[in-house]
Formats: sequence, structure tokens, C-alpha cells
Amino acid sequence: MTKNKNVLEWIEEMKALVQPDKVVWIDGSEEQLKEIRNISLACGEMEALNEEKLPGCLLHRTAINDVARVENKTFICSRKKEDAGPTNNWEDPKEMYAKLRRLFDGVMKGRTMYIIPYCMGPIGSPFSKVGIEITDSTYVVLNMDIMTRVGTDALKQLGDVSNDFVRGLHSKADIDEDNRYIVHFPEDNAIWSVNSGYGGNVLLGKKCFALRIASYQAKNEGWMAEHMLILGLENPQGEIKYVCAAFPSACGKTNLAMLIPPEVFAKKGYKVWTVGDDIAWLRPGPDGRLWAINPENGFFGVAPGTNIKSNPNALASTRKNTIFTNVVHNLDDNTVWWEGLDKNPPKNAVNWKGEKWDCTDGSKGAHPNSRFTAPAINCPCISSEFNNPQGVPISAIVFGGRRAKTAPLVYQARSWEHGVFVGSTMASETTAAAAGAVGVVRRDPMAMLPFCGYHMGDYFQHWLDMGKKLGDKAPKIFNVNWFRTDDEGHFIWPGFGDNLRILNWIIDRCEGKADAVETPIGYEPKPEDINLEGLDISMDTLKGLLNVDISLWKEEVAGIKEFYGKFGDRLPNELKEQLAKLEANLDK
Ligand code: GTP
Ligand code: SPV
Ligand code: MN
Repeated sequence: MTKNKNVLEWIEEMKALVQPDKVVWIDGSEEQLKEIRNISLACGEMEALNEEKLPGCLLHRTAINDVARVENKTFICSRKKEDAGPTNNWEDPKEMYAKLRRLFDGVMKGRTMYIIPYCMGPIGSPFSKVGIEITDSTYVVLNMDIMTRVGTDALKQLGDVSNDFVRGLHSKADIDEDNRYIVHFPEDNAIWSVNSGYGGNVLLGKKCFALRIASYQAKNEGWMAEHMLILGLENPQGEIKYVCAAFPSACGKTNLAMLIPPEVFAKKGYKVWTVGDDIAWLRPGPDGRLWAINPENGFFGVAPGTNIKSNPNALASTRKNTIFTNVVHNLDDNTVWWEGLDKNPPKNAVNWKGEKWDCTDGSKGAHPNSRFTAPAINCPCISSEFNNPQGVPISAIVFGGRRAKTAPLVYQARSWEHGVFVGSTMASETTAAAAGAVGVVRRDPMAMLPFCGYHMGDYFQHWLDMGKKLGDKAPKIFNVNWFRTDDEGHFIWPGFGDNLRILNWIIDRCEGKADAVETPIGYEPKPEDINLEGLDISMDTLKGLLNVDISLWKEEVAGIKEFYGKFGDRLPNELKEQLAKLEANLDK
């Protein structure tokens, strides 16, 4: 399929290591994918769903011990330990390669080795990058086909001589939890993943390449790879402004990216267009502004909670050619179900573990991190700019997370430097997207804690440098929190579509059309500037959501100091100054 010697030599080397029975190059053709679908069905990796209700859709269940990203088994193996920084696991690359070689040695004996050339970003875009993933999983092949642009087009994009491609090696091996490793060698452009079959660990184009490796490349090449959705907000005059938002895993990116405006806004002509729901690659354009592309070609979205009211666009995206992972299998009509889809859990069903499920016994039928893999073209609100090789110009960057208290509904940073401080000090309650405890507040700078492929202190510096480059054309920076709770633990803000009310203020601020009030932490809207029309929320409740509790923020400062302490002399001075300023503001 290619004459590229760099590719061919690497493939030969990997073949010698894993010793497959058979080798198949993925060309991206419909005939070949059909064949692989059939192999996947025959070997039991996938089950076919109801062709009338869910045409082209498949169901997959992972092993019970393999349902989320494994951050304690994820490594950044830069040559020098200090280049991985205090927030990443590190081992000496030589030792790590030796350990992994033992695990990969002969691992594909009796199996087929699939070679997937793929392109992150639109084919033909100067911002796109090519990867090649070797895998022994048909689940990976079929998911990569949805999530990226696979096959001959990707090889064409790489060309016959370039060595600039990410080398991804994956084997599910025995799904042995104790020997599960997700390892990145940024200086070698390489990712080795073994003993997992779960999305974020094995779809190597996604978090492994498009964030961990790409963030390292971006720092060296002067751009940014971020855990951000990209949306276009169209106003009644037909003007579209683009916003990027970084929220940690399972904190609302897919939902915000596909938002349907509340009726009063929809009637006036407001619309939201989805460019991306998880990852953004950003660069300064010829006009000096920051431009974003979505490197992905599909959505690997959280299933639970997705329904006709919360996110009809996501639901519509999953009605054909979609792969469902770890959801409930409804045996009556061979469809799927998950908690929060509707109020009618199927009576005759199998849960995510593959067991007969009794929906009245109080157990969850779908795993909390169950997912759908849906083609972006299925999305009713996909942006006309989705495939634009130049991307879209960004007006605002929004940070956010899950905070029951402390963080207000929305505030604006006073400057780019202050915005970098706000992003770097983000915290959020952990979710089921990663193995480990759920609901624990942890610092998650720019929602990149699990995804930054180098020293996070240098990453903060890179953000500051990008701001200097962009100057007064830099996007404005904001922070939001949809997740404040009352004393009974209920969310106070309705969220979902109603988040448009906040996006509107954000865009108005970027356009110089809305006022703000100064608080110790940044600019906040005047409560009367948030349009509450058609919403059952009082002005007092809104004021409560915007309240900055000084004593909680003093605790926050203590938490930030402790976190910043990890970075030693690689913490930029600008951020120390911002912290001092926040502390002084709170003492005023
Ligand atoms: P990843 O794919 O893991 O990166 O997640 P994500 O950031 O795309 O999160 P997603 O949009 O899938 O939402 C995760 C969960 O948060 C779902 O259960 C949603 O129902 C819930 N959620 C999303 N937006 C809101 C909101 O505005 N308010 C509330 N209360 N919940 C929300
Ligand atoms: C996330 O966890 O942020 C996801 C899902 O988007 S995964 O691809 O598993 O990383
Ligand atoms: Mn994500």
C-alpha cells in the first residue's frame, strides 16, 4: 500500500516482534470493512443489532476489569525523567522498551495483525498528522474507522518519504490487568499499548496521539493540542462565533458541543453547530487569530444520561453505523439501553457484564463509562466547517469542571495571563471515565492532567508564550461550572440547553457588548445580563450561583499553593504573581 521505507521498515520490525499469523493492511474501503465486521461478529468481539431500528450498529462488551482509562498504568517515557514532570508516570525508555518487548514477544501468534494508517484532521489540511496503528483487535479497527480518516488517503497524506508519523503498537494480549501498560515515547513518536481493549487505552489516535504525543509536538512546533470541544454559536443575524471549551472527562463537552438552544432562543434564530466534542488542535492563523481544527472524525461519547431531552443530537448521531460499548442489550428487539435513556428499562435484557439483568434489583445495567462510537457526519448539527482544512477562528476559550461549591456559574479572566492561571488551577470531581475513585476533587489543569505529554510547568509556560504571540487577537478566557449543588446535593443550574444563556454572555463579552462586575476572582456578569426568559429560576438563585464565597476561595488558595509546589522552578513566575494577586484580592 505504500513505498514509504520508514513505514515499511518499522512494520517489519514490529512483525518480527509480535509474530502474527497473518497481516492485513486497512485500506479504508467499504468492502474490506464489511469483511472485518463479519470477522468481528464471527469471533464474538461484536454482536450485530437490529438492522431496522439501528442499521449498521454493533454491540461490544469489554472485559469486566477493562472499562476505562488507567491513569496509573499510563506512562510518558521521555529520555529524561524531569521532562515528563511531576504529574506523569515515568520510567526509563530503555527499561520500558525491554519490559514491553517481553510482553509483545510473539503476542500475535495465531492472530491477525491489522495495520491501520490514519489521519488526524481533514485529509489535505496542513494541520493534519498521520499515525499508523498496529493492532490485533477488530474492535480497534472498526472504531478507528469511525474516529479517524483511515486507509489509503492517510498514506497519501504521509507521502513516500516522510518519517513524520506516529508509530502505534497495540495488542489486547490476555487483557491481563497486572500487565496493562499505555506507554508514550514522545521523542520517538511512538505509543505502545498492551493488555487492554477499552477505547481511551487502545484507539491510539485519540488521547494517546491527539493529546499526549501531539501536546509535545505542539510545544516544539508552536501550536496547541487541547482536551477541548469546538462549537459555533450562530446568532439571529446569521453570524457564527466559535468557542473552545476544556472540561475534564465526563464533565459535559459532548453535551455542550451539541447543545440545542432553549425554545425562546431557538425562536429568535440562535443555533449551535458542532465542530468537535473532545479534542482541538489550535494554531495562530495568517490573520493573527487562533484557529482550531478537530483532529477526530467521530464521537466516542458517554452513553448514560444521553436522551432525547438532554442531548437529542448525540442520540440521533447513534442511530446508525454506531458501535456501542458496555451498554444494556435489549433481547426483545435486539437494541440497546442505558441509564438515563428513558424510563423504560428493558425487562428481557443482558447487562454490560454479559449477565441476565433484572432492572428492578437496583444494579446498573450499563457501565457508568459505557460509550457510543458514532460517525461525526451522523450529527444533525455538524458544522459546515467540520472538514475545513483551515479550521475555524476562536473567539473564546472556556474552562470548567464539576464543583459542588466554590466555582461560580461563570466568570471571565482579566487577561490571557490570568486566564492561564484560571486554567492551571482548575479542579474537578473525578468521574467514571478513568479507573479509580469517583467524586474526589482533584486539580486538573486545562482538563489535561491525564493527557499532557511533557512537564506541566513547561506546558503552562507554553500557554503563556502562545498568549504573547497572539497579543490582542488572543481569545478571551472564561470559567464555567454547571455543577453547583444545593444542600440536598441537587444541581441548581438546569444545564444542558440552558447553558446557551451563559455562552451568549461569553460571546457578548468578546464582542464588547456586555457589561461585567469585578470580583476578587475575575469579571462576572451582572445577574440581569443573563437572560432567564422561559426558565423557572429566580434572580436570587442566579445571584447564589454567581456568589464568590471568600472563605471557600481562601481554602482554594491553600489547595493551589500545594499543587503549584509540585512544579518547583518550572512554575512560570507569571502564575506565582497571579496567585499572589488572588490572595491579596481575597484579603481586601
Ligand atoms: P468525555 O467523553 O469523557 O471527555 O466526556 P464529556 O466531557 O464529553 O462529557 P459528556 O458531555 O459526555 O457528559 C458527561 C456527563 O455529564 C453525562 O452524564 C451528562 O449527562 C452530564 N452533563 C453534561 N452536561 C451537563 C450539564 O450542563 N449539567 C449537568 N447537570 N450534567 C451535565
Ligand atoms: C475521556 O476519558 O476524556 C474520553 C474517553 O474522552 S477516552 O477516549 O476513553 O479517553
Ligand atoms: Mn475526553
